[in-house]
Amino acid sequence: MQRKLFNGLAMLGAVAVAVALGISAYGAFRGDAASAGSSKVESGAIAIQMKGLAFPNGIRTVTPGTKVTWTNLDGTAHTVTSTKNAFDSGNVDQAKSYSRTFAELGNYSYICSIHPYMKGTIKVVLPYGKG
Ligand SMILES: [Cu+2]
Repeated sequence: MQRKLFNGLAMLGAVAVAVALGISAYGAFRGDAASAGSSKVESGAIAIQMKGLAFPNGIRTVTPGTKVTWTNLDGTAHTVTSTKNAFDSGNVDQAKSYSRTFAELGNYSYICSIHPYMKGTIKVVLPYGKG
């Protein structure tokens, strides 16, 4: 009788652990999805690289007031040039940076005017729950 009760409790514990693991696995999955896609919304200050004739992390979603800093890690000059004339860094030489704070909502596509195949987009959206 005593033994049977113990077995029952052990089974209950195993179920609880399985449920907890399932919940944490679900959380990890959601986290991975957010960092891999463009659904992650960032705030404050973010950094974008100009590297290998590309903006490798140049597609970002931010909240209004976010300061974006592009830094040139290549040996040649690049620019951060809005495709809709919203901003233009001019030449950003090797190891130099250009920053812009995005106050207004919208999608801001940009290129390097020297290498127009270098492309990125800053999406400025309201924080979740404030739409
Ligand atoms: Cu360039």
